[in-house]
Amino acid sequence: MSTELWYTERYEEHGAALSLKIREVLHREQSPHQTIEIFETERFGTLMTLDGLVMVTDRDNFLYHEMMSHPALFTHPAPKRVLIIGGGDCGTLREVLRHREVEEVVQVELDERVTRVAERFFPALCEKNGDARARFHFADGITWVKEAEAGRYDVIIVDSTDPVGPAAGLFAMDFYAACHHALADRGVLVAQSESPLLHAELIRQCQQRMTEAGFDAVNSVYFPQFCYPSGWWSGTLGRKGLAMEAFRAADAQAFTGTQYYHAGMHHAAQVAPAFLLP
Ligand code: AAT
Repeated sequence: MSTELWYTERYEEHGAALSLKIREVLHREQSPHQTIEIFETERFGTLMTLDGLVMVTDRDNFLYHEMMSHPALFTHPAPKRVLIIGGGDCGTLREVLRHREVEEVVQVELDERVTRVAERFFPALCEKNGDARARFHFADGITWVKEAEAGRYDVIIVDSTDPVGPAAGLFAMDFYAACHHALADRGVLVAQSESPLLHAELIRQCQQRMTEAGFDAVNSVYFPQFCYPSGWWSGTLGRKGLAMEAFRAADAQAFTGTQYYHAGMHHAAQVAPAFLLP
């Protein structure tokens, strides 16, 4: 009898699935918000799932975390105050803290247990959590942004789960309007916006809603992400009082330490597939 263990996330509505070969289940708990599971995979390092959906693996998370942070940060002329909504595994936070001009990063994650479990099982992603510029709040990001004072942040990053349950409101027009209000002039919003192949309509909606919410130049970045549905993912950017071309090219060229993002990729990632052209 085979003793092989595979973790499978089924995308029922698409008739497809992702499987990773597992060595061991390392941890399983029910937090007040969701089921958190940690697996040791055969070839992708440690894996975290929330309610049975893949959140992060050691091997491929750099794609998502770099592309959810650096395009937005190098679009802003001088990012000092950054807000991360979600992002409990702290991978996005680590990337944001690589930017020396950033003075403060506020992370508002709904579920404190995600961060505590990440600290234990993803120490590399959490290696900057002790940075004096990082502040952690465990609360609902929607309420947080609605209550923020006008012009409080330079960059807002929505590193959230899929648009179901508590994250559904993070894809709504009034949430983007609240982000617009909480951003200073020349502020940049970036929100994870799912798979171009499977959720093209959602990407179009994100772009439309950000435009309706008052953002001046809206488009998306596209990048590979093996462990998310279809292996192809997106983030949608809204610029407040900035042109689509806004980019600190020299700073991006001088930036080192990334595995995917670089100045050329900044442009390449913004080239939309034909079926998503405006
Ligand atoms: N860094 C990649 C991992 C994530 S996890 C997204 C986080 O968003 C989760 O920890 C979840 O607890 C948190 N979250 C969900 N809703 C809210 C909310 N309303 N306020 C604050 N935090 C929230 C992204 C995964 C992408 C999934 C792709 N299939």
